[in-house]
Amino acid sequence: MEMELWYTENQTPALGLSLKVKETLLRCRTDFQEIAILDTVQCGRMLILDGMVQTTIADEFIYHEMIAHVPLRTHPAPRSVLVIGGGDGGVVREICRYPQVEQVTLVEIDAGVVEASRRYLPEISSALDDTRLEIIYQDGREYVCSCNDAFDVIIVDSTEPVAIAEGLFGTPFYQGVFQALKGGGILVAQTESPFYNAALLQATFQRIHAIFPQSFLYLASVPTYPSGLWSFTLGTKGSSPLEPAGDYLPPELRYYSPHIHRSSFTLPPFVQELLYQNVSPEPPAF
Ligand code: AG3
Repeated sequence: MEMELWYTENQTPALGLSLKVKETLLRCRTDFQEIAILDTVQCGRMLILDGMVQTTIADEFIYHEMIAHVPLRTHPAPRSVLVIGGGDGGVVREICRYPQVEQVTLVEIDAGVVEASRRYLPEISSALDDTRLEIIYQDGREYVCSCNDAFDVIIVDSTEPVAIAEGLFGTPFYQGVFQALKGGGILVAQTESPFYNAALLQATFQRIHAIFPQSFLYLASVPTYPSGLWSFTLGTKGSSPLEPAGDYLPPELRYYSPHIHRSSFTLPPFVQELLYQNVSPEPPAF
């Protein structure tokens, strides 16, 4: 009998996601975190940061399409786009599909993530060589706080709000983002699972809501993320996202469509209630 290797992420202290592993391609520690790339039987290659699944070849398109195309097709003419985090390049790849985007800036704290993705995840990192892209290795909060009136769209593709990413979920950061956006600018941030991170989702949404004239939550199903139901918060200085405005639709998308765009803002009551009611900081009893 051949020995089986499995990787488990403990998504909560009482629930895990396990994937059977074919091969460990990389396991290393940088100044910032532990990086692993595993080849899995079910989902293909998978990027793990500090024990948390960031993306897999099988389902990365869902998250990357939804975090990028919703804001890019809400803004009437996105020309300059900033990505905070996202060193694997998946969000940049989606942004680079737009011919009208002139300038993309990726601010990633850990060069190790970019190197690992270039080497082991070419399908995801392919656009990191696009001539419109500039990569800056810096803390995202520091970077946005040094910018003024500079971007049409800012996308926050962070890890969970622990350790290095914690500052990317706080009010000072969102104030910096607001200032770094041009008039009519749009922010989207990944805001975790309504099942397992309800209190965090609420707090983050409310922080963005307090700063932007209008804010909205939308959802997508990402099978390898905790609970599978994932949220994004959009803050806008201009257009409402409820009706996609952009006239350019990149071809051959696999999750995003204009119908999905509209329907992703329709929230189940338990999520809608989360946004404005007070949730206890205790984890929900699932
Ligand atoms: N960033 C959000 C991943 C969060 C996953 N959480 C977890 N596994 N506990 C994804 C980065 C992809 N570019």
